[in-house]
Amino acid sequence: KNFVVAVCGATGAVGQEMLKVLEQRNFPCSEIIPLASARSAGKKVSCQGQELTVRELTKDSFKGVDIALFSAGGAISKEFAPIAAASGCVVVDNSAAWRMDDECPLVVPEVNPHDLDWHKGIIANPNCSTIQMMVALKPIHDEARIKRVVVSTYQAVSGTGQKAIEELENQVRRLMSGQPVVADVYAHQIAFNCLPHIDVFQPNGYTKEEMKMVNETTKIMGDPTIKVTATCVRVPVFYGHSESVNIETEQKLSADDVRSLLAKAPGIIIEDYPEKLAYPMPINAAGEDATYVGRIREDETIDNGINMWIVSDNIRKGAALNTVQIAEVLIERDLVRVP
Ligand code: A2P
Ligand code: 11C
Repeated sequence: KNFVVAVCGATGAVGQEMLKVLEQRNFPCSEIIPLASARSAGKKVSCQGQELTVRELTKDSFKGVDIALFSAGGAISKEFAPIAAASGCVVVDNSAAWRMDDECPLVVPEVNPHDLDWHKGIIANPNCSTIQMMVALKPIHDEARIKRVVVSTYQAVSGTGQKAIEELENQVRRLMSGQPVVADVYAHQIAFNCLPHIDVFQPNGYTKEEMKMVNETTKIMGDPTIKVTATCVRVPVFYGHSESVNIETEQKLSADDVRSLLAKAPGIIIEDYPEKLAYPMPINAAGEDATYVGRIREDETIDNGINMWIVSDNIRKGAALNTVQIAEVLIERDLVRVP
């Protein structure tokens, strides 16, 4: 069977990649409907060999649609995902709007595909920095139980969207030609800088991005006892989030144990050959599907500790690819229906 698939936010950084992933994975579509704001209505996009005309998102956009992939921001998801689900369309939502809702599964297919079984029409795609960390931590948690995670991120500007990609490009150009820069998307200059500030600050002093990593981890792992503390930093990289991750486990694992666990885990490529100066880097992960893990070593300051470096393309595994993979599992499990 083929499915009618709507892509909501089809002109954005993630939406464009969703169209590419649907094409690359030969997703079984009978029709693809690109949706965006009124500003984009009439624009052309292409997918699976067809030129498609972008339509304005309205309440009536989901009639006859089987699956809708949303990436047009939280406010749009909050308003339109329930409308889509009410018309019988299964929504896979890439925004933060539904992630912590008890009625919505939060899924990384390599980690908790079983949570799709209880979906009620809206399924949430986790935050990009959470997804890549989950892919790498799940095999370790299953083997040795993770007690605590300390993570610092180095996140690409594409996580913010198309305007931020343009802002970094423009700032670099201007600075290299001796002109002053304008910061519009970010609070400060991002070119040649690092901003320890992603999403808005919360009353506890953490940013919302940091708290997403804390809260989404326990929901995806299905284990409220895992403690996570995060510092999220925006860096002048276009594509690919990097993470320095320190974990403490209940059982002892050597660095070699971790390497062999991750070597057989789905979605992971180990790149850990210090003698060849080979380790994961965002310029290599960009455009790829895998989550790359390297710099695996024991934390010598505690009994059961491991340090590692995790890199993945935030727009692919962190967003568009994970969303499409969720839709693929829905099809496999015959779950493309709103109960
Ligand atoms: P548009 O291009 O018409 O503004 P990004 O994250 O790269 O900034 O992309 C955001 C996506 O969400 C774009 O496709 C954008 O469409 C879409 N979007 C933004 N606001 C709305 C809206 N009010 N209705 C529908 N789509 C929207
Ligand atoms: C970033 N992680 O890199 C964000 C992007 O909650 O879906 C995704 C925000 C979200 O800026």
